[in-house]
Amino acid sequence: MRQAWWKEAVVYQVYTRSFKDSNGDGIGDLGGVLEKLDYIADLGVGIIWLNPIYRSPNDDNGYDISDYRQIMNEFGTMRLFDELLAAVHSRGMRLIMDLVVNHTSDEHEWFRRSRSSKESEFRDYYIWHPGKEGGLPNNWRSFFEGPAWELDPATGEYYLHLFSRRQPDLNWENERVRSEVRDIIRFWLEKGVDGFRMDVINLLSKAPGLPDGTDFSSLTGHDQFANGPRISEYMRFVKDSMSGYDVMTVGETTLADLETIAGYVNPEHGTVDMAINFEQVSLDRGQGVFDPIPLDLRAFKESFASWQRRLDGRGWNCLYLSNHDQPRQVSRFGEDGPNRSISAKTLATLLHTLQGTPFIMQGEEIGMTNVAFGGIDEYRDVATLNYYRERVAAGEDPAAILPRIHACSRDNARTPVQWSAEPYAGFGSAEPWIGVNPDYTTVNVESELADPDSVLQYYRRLIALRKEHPVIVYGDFSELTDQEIPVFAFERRLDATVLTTVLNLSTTDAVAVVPEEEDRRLLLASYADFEPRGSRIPLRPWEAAVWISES
Ligand code: TEU
Ligand code: CA
Repeated sequence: MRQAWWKEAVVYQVYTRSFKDSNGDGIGDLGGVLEKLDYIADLGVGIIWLNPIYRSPNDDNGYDISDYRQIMNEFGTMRLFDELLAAVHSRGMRLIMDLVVNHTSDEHEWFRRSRSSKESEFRDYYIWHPGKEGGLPNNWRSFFEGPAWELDPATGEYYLHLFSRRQPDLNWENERVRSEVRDIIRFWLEKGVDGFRMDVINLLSKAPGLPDGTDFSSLTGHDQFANGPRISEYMRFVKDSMSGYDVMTVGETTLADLETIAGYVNPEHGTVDMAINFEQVSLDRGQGVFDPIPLDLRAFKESFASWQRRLDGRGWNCLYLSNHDQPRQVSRFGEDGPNRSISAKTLATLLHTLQGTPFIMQGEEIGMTNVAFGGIDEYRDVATLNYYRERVAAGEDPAAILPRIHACSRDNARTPVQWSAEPYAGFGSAEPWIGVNPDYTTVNVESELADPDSVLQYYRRLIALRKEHPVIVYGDFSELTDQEIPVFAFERRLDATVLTTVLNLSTTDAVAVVPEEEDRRLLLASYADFEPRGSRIPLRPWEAAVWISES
C-alpha cells in the first residue's frame, strides 16, 4: 500500500469560534488556538483542520464567506494567522483549511455585483433563474429548510441557495468562477497550508436546465444537484489547482454512497485523498437530520465493515463519528451518565484502530456531551433555528420540537470547549456567544489531565500506538464475524503482525469469539484489568481491547 503522511497522522478539528477566547469578547479566536497549541500537539495529532476562518458575516458560522483572502474580524488578523501556521509547523504538525466554494456569502463582492443587474459582468457567477408560471424555478429544497430559491427584488429573478438564503450557490459552469477558485487555492498554498477539507464538494455540478428532482422524504431535488454530470471534471479542476504541492485533500461528500465515494477516492483516477461519508451518522436518523431513530447496531457494524472492505487498497477511509455538524458522539453512540467515560474510550478505540485517518472533533477527546438548552432562544445554529421556525409554522407544538433539537442540533458540538471548572469553563473571561454545557464542572480538560484513567489520557495512548505500530495504519482489515450483536471484532494484518480489536458497543455483558493465538500482547483496553486470554472473551459494558501478536 502506498505510504502517505496523511494516512499516518490523526486529524484534530478546531472550530475556532468555540475553542478558546483570548481577548474576552466571548468568541473563540486564533489567539486562543495559539494559546492552546501545545495542548493539541501534546495529544500527538499530526494535522489540524481549521473550520472556516475567512471574513464572514456568520450567518452559518463562517461557511458563508465574504472574502476568501481575509481573516474573520472576530478571529484576528492575517498576521496572526501566519504566526499560527508557523507555530503549527514548528511543532511538526500540519494545517489544513476549509475550502467552501459551492457557495459564498450574500455579502461577497461577487454577489453584491451579481444581484445588482442582469447585465452585471458578475451575473453569471451565481445561478439565476426567472420564476416558472409565477412560482419557483423548480422543486429543489434547501438543506436548511424551505425552497432552495430566493426571489431577489432588484432584478425580479430567483437565485439558488442549497443552504441558507444568505449562501448563494456559485455557478461552476462559468469558467471565470473556476479560475477565481484556482486563484484562491493558490493564494493559501503559497502561504504554506498543507491541504484542504472541501465543503460539500460533490454538490458543485447541477443538472443542466435545472430540472425538478425526485421528491425524497429528506431532501427533494438532490438527484439533480449531488454528484452531478460535470462533478468529476470540477473536482479534477480543484485537484489540478493544487499541483506542485504536497497536500492532503478531504472532500465532504454528502448524499453519496459507497460506490460513488470509492470513485472519488480511487488512488489512480480519483480526485480526493479521502471523503467524509454520511452513512454511519445517518443510521440513527429517519426523515432528515432532526428525526432521531434507534440505532441498529448490526447495521452500524456492517456499515463500517463494508467501507473497510471496499476501500482496502482501493482508497482511504475518513474515520469519524462527530464533527461540528453532528451531535456529540458519546451522547449519541455511547452513553452519558456513569458510562460516559468508558463508552467514549470504546468509540475512540473503534475509530482509531480501523483502516483510515481518524478525525477528532475538539472536545471529543475529553468526552464532551450533548447539551439540552432550555429554550430555542439559546440555540445559535441557522439550521436549527430554521427547522424550529418551519415546524412551528406547520402547526407543531414547540414543546414537542425541542427534544428533537436536543438530540440532533449541530449546536451540541459547538458549545465552548471545557478547559476547567472555572467560570465559563475557562473558555474566556466574558460570557460566550453560545452557552457552556453545564457539565463543565466535572467534564473538563484540567480534570482529565489530572486523572491517569481519563478519556483524554486514553486518546493520547491510542494516538501514540498509531506511531509505534505500522499495522494500525497500513494493515489490511478483516472482520471477525459471527459475534453477538453488540460485539464488533476485527483484525488488521501487516506481514506477520496481527492487530486484534474487540469492542462491546453496549451496556450489557457480551462474549467476543476470537482465534486462538499464543503470544498476545495487550496494547490498550478500556478497563485496566483486561486480560486477553482464550478464544471466548467475556466483555463487560463498553469493554474495548486491542492486542497484537507476531506469528
Ligand atoms: O455541511 C454540509 C452538509 O451536508 C450539512 O448541511 C449536513 O447535511 C448537516 O449539517 C447535517 O446536520 C457543510 C458544513 O460542514 C456545514 O457546517 C455547513 O453549514 C454547510 O456545509 C454549508 O456550507
Ligand atoms: Ca475573542
